[in-house]
Amino acid sequence: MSASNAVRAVYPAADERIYVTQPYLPPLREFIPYLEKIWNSKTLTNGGPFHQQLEKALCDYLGVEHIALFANGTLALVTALQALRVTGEVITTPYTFVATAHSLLWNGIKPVFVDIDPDTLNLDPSKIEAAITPQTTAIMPVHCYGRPCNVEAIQKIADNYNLKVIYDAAHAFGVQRDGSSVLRWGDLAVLSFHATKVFNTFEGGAIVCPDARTKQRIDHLKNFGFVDEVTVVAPGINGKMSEVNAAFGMLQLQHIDRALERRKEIDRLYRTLLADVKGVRCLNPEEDSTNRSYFPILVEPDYPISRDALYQHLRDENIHARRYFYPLVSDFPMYRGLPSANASNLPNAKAAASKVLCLPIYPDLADDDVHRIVNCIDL
Ligand code: T4K
Repeated sequence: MSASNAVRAVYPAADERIYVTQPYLPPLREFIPYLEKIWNSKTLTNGGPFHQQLEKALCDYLGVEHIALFANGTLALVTALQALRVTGEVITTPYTFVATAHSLLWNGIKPVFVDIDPDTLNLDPSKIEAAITPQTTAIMPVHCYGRPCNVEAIQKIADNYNLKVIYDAAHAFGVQRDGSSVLRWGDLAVLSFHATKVFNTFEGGAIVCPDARTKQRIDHLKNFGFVDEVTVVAPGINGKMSEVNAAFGMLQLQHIDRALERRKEIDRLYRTLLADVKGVRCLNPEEDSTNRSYFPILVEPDYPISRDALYQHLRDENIHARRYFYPLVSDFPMYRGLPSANASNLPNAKAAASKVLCLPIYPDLADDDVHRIVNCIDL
């Protein structure tokens, strides 16, 4: 949790401050009819009509077979591991939000950190094999910033060693790869619909799965393990998405294409304006396979001041860029004692965590704001 979460969070209007992100919110009046339906039906949760509609609508929109909605992405990650009965050790990246590794600890699984590729900042497939032991049962990569992992290489290793693959796809809503959804890769893929994500349901998440049987197991697990009124088949959790969240998701889907398009425009503008700023490197090349969920820059040694000094300089100008993902997950107290958390094992992740700064990007960000941000960076 960030320092801003430690106190009660209040996010004033964007004309006072520019945040790393702001949730996309359709006009409030458009949401009222959805609320009226919920009030009339008195169905608030437990797989009601909006929950069912959103699962179907998301399958259609994303081009995947089955989706199980969750109250948030973290519960979805925890449940995905249980659904596949993952145990022992799981190979994962330290360059992510803490929830990725926490989901392993919640299942009594030992995370094994493997370094990232310095260009993509995703798990480096060429380093995975060396970390496999007889206890390894799965790989949990992250499509960091919505940029697809090297899914073919990861799948090849998983097939060779009989490992499961669960993608933390929290950043990867709507991301395509070679014309189809990147969420189709792996045994399961987990989305987050948190307020800070490209597609938000206030809080929310989902597991994407390839077959009806697995979806059924996940549906049991997210509802205490209930199969029917008198049958409980697993020590499941309460991970269900409520009707209000699902209804909001249905409304968001009507706006998502425009919201993604606006992110593309902002991404393009940043790249143009930053092209001549010495010492600043834009991470993702402009390509259609990302959803522009983040706009990370790398502050290189030839930039006039350090990354942290730039972060502070922007804050002084009321621009709240964020150092996602610093500190590395492997540096937090519950992980740093693990042999794989040693800095010498993770040089690329260490370097990235010391250089990265995520600049504001969200649909309501004005071009003028992007100019203002880049003016502050161009010292
Ligand atoms: N895996 C990955 C790879 C993830 O990135 C995440 C979540 C997860 C798993 C877990 O999914 P969930 O369980 O969250 O569904 C934020 C989010 O809380 C977190 O969801 C997200 N990743 C992570 C990368 O970022 P913080 O601590 O940086 O959030 P916060 O409150 O500082 O918000 C950042 C900015 O967003 C604020 O400065 C202003 C704006 N904001 C935020 C909220 C919550 C708003 O304008 N309105 C809001 O309601 O963690």
